[in-house]
Amino acid sequence: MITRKWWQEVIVYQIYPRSFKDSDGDGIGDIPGIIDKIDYIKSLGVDVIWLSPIYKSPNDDNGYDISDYYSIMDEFGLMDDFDELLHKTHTLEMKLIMDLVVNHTSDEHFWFRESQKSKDNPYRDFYFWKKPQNGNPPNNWKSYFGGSVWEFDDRTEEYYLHLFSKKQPDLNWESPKVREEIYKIMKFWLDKGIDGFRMDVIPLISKRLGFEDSEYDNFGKTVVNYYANGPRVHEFIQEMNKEVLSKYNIMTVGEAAGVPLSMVNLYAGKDRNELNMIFQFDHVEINFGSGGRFDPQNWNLIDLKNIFNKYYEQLGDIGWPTVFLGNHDFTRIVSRLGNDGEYWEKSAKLIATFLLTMKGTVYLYQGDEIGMTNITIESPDDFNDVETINAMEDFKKRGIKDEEFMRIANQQGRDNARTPVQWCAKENAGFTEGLPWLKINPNHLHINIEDQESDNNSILNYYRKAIHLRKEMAVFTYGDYKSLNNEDPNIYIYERWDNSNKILVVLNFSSDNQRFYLREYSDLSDMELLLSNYDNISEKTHQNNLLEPWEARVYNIKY
Ligand code: TEU
Repeated sequence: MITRKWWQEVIVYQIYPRSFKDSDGDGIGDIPGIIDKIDYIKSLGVDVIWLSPIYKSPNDDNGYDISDYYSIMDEFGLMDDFDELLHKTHTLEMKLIMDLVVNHTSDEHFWFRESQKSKDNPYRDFYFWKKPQNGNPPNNWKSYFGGSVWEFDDRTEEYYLHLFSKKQPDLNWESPKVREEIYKIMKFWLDKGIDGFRMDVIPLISKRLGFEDSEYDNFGKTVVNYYANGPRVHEFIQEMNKEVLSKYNIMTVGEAAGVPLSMVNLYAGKDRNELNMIFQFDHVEINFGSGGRFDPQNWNLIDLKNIFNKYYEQLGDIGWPTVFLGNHDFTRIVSRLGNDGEYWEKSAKLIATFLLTMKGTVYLYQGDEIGMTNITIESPDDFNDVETINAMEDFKKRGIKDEEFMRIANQQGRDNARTPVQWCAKENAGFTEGLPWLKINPNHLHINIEDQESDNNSILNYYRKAIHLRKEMAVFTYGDYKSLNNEDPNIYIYERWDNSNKILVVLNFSSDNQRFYLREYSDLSDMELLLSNYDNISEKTHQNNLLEPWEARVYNIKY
């Protein structure tokens, strides 16, 4: 019998603090705002809060550029506020994990300020510095955020490495002093009582020190073969586990940017002594073309099913799955995978059904529980995300028209997931009394928490029902999974089973009626319907094997 771990059974709720709730009217979400809403978070039935970075930061990348790991970002409040949030979270029998960003720091961190002073500064080797090659950057690597990964620094006339923005210099994990400092940071927060870490781009921490030119034009292939999965990455994570993680009863999830399915168990296999689980990205980057995020391509359900099927097959009983469809880096799930127009409510509930009936640890992102959608940004000046702003410059250089960029940025940009949470239909959606840091979606007038609280048939209350059902039946967390109709382009049907229950999940990912036929289940009429996003009586014109648009059904199959 495999020993079950608490972090396998939890539902995690990701908070992007900047956009969650503002308490002091500066237009920026903060920790006291989260405290104000802690009872709401608890009412969802979630178990763990994942807090996106709250450390001191100049916010070039909204906190993923840290200038002091031991203090709280000014706009978010004080360390006392954090201590109160942690206490209240634990009092309500929830846990809290922090976002650990240690592949890079801010260029305003003390270490980098020292490092760039001189070539013999004691902190010089905390980062990667290289001489120009015939006046050019050391190699052809491109940043996630556009341009070269090398920024020239006049002071010492050398380039420094930054896989992300130029204000996010990469740390040199080859240095034992760097690793020692990072382990100190981790222990500081763990000794305060936090319950684990989400580890930002952890597969990137080991660099290939030859810094050879990438042979690929395809950005994704360059990431996999040149940035991620470096020669010492597992040595470093295993050392981190030995020195820190193994000493605490915590959960760890690695953001596995650039990790192909074939390598997932190397990072999170149960006997690897590395991480508990990882986020793999094939499914959320399904509409990324060869040029990455701003080179969108169409996606289809058959490909999505294949990705999940391969994921579960690859993990086998060695690795533990994560189940997520969105976060602060990807557009809103109802707009990306559902239908945020005519079938907004039905498709949001269908996506909730998928998230809460798949195998693994479930991660929900703030606002998805009420079906928050993408936003239409009219002016280029209204984009905040450094990745989008840099891409705009790149499009201009390539002579692509602004209108085309605006279309793509509105479709793919990360700002879509970062609009303030819509608490009510009042001004600024109840997020702030001040001027919001990012435009609030005008549809908060009809998509907001207050209205959905009082509507038993709302998306919010459907999430609560689905979360409750998942907690009632262990088969959803631990049961086996098998997809039944891989070639169907519209319907996703899968079984979940264990020794006690067998579940059939039927999801119509289309805006049309769809008929399905399964040899194994020719007549479902006498099967117990555990959950559906259509009311069987008032809303259904068909029974059994004909599905309404975006209809989701969860059947309890009698053994
Ligand atoms: O994301 C890194 C990553 O691999 C991508 O998902 C990235 O967000 C990019 O948008 C892909 O197109 C992590 C954080 O989640 C992200 O918010 C940070 O911007 C990034 O690392 C740098 O810290």
